[in-house]
Amino acid sequence: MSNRPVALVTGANGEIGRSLIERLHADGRYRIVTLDLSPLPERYRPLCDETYAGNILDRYLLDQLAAHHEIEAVFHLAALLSTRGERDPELAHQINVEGTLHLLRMAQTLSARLDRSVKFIFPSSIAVYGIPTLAEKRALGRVREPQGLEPITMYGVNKLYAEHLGRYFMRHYRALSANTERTARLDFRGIRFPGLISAETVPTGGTSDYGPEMLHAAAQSKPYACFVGPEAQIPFMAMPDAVAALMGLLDAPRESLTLPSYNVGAFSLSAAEFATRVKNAFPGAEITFAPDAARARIVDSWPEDVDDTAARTDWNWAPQYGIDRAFDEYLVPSIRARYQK
Ligand code: AKB
Repeated sequence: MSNRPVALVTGANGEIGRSLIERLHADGRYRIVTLDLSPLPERYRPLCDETYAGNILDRYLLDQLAAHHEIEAVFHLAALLSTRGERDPELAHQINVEGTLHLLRMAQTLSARLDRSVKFIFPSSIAVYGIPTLAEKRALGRVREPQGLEPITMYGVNKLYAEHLGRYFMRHYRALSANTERTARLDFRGIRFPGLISAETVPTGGTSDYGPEMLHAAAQSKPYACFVGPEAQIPFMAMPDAVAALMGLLDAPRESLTLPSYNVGAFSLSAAEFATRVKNAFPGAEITFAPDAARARIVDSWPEDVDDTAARTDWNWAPQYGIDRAFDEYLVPSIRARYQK
């Protein structure tokens, strides 16, 4: 059996999970163990050492995982996104908060047992921000990590609280217990993603989904009615950059990290600009705007862009896919090829 350390990926079957598995496999440093509610598709299984189909709320299963694998890094990707979360806020809380608490407890128990800090990489989101009005959104521009933290969705509230939980476990866990000073603590590293766009998968359950949905519909010659207005603006990122950011944060020396959670940015554009780019690439695309007031309100509460100076300074974050490269070299050719097969 290989003595490479283990990276555990929860929510492995989701958008980020599938790309991350490919990247971790190509990297070669880790044996990959995955956990997701649904079984991992055949294509990804040979890339992994072990794949588990199960629920992150199942504490017994998590204990089994920790007992069988010397996990060095956890990528905790499993989550219920913002639109699904508004349809079932209690379920969102269970998965996004209680599930995260179970994973943190598992990683902390392992850190203490192995006497070294298990890295806990946690994708958070621009949904942790909540800006009351469009005028304030415009005035704020590129938001910094401590600004505007009044999320209006259950998902945003959950992500913000989970960031605090991670910080608590890393710095203050069981502060009153006698052995606290000598016990290794987990090493929490959070990253606030913009709306992500993958050429491989269409997202489900999110509110930034209008961007990727527009592109994937156009490539299939399907009409698309966009659920936000043309002026709606948030930051987006191409999936290869999201995976690169996770790996960059994983590899950053602990002593250089000054924040529990970092913004990462790539580009920002309005829904109208998104539609124009899609129409340029797919001239027959039929895109109309039919805003859904509640979903549009969520997008309006998110910042129009993020200031990621801290990530650039602390761990050399730099996106490789600006807006032109993301569309011209990654999204459009890959999505076109995908539907021509
Ligand atoms: C969502 O729309 O809920 C997510 C996010 C921005 O975190 N894509």
